[in-house]
Amino acid sequence: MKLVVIGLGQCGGRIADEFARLNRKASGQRRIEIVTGTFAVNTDNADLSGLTSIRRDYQHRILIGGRKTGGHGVGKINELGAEIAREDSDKVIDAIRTTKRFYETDAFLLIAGAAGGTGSGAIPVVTQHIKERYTDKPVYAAIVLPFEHEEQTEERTIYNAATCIKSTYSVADAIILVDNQRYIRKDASLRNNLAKINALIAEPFYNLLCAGEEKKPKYIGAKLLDAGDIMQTIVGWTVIGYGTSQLPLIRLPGERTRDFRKKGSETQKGIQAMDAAVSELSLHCNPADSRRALYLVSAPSNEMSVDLIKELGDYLRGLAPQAVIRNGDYPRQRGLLDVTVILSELSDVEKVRYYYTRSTNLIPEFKKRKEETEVSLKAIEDTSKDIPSLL
Ligand SMILES: Nc1nc2c(ncn2[C@@H]2O[C@H](COP(=O)(O)OP(=O)(O)OP(=O)(O)O)[C@@H](O)[C@H]2O)c(=O)[nH]1
Ligand SMILES: [Mg+2]
Repeated sequence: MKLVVIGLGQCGGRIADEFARLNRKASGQRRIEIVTGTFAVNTDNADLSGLTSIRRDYQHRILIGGRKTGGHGVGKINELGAEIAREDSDKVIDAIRTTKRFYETDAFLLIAGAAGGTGSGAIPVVTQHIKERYTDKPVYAAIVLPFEHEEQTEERTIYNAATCIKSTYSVADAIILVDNQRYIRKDASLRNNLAKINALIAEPFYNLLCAGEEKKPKYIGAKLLDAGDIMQTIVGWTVIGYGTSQLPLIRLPGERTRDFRKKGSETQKGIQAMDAAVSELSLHCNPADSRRALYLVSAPSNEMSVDLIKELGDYLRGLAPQAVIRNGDYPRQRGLLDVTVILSELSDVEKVRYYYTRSTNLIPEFKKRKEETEVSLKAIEDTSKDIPSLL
């Protein structure tokens, strides 16, 4: 599957930069292309300069709202991010048109952090414009949810997340939810290592996008997972997970099938990887709420059997009984078995409900605070009424 990737704001731009690296890896190691164009859009010049892999010209690193913000961002006011995106979205559309072999692109992936200003405000607006302009390609939005400590210290974070998610959901074909907090559960030092988190966010997409682009017969599995399978799966609220199992690097020819115990261990490795993928989903959710799902197993061809694929299918079926499940196997890589899982068309997402409820309660609170501020400012002014002015 080939994507056009557009990152908005600092968070989105950096993750898009990660996709540019994935594409370089795919073309270097596998001679295939998975991203036809990568763009970063921001109101902040410094953020755009900090990227490393996205092409440096103004049509790939797109500064919007330069006149309004002086190139310094919108400081978490996502209404301003949205307004600027409305004024400057033509710049993004013009840039997309420069993509070489754009006609080969299967879908758009837009990425932004929900809690900031630029990306949070711009992602629904740009999604809407792209949908109107390119009616035949799906537009997916990957939205990064804030860390817990950000939610606790700044209420605007919750409000931005709620308005961003609600608006984007109404225009995108799917929203891939990515919770920053999930990535520091096991390793708190990651909080200060956004680059590492970004690599973990992009990682599951590598084999997923590569599988359908393989041309060499020996890398094409019994069931090829292609762009059609992915597009049929990704709808509405969506999460993605990725898990791995180490394999011995050297196996004797024919070793796998000769011994039933080996076969048992092969299945065990597969289940272990799938279990890791489901426990490490990009956002905590209940798999039973998904109506569409997909899994891709990637391992050296002598480590994969029809039985393994079937066992994994049964396992996922147990977790998501109501989902239409698509699957594929990708006989590539050495010493590693990995499983990518997508759970989509989720009928309920607790975290989204949480943002909506908290924000609804915050709106009257914000209004009350504004009124109180006005009253106390008025009181100061009143006490100054007998003091002469110098103006
Ligand atoms: N995973 C990840 N999250 C990030 C990164 N940069 C920022 N964030 C998160 O994104 C949110 C802030 O959004 P930003 O992208 O920094 O904001 P922006 O879109 O640039 O908007 P303004 O700076 O307000 O104009 C916070 O929740 C951060 O934790 C990143 O590189 N990776
Ligand atoms: Mg910024």
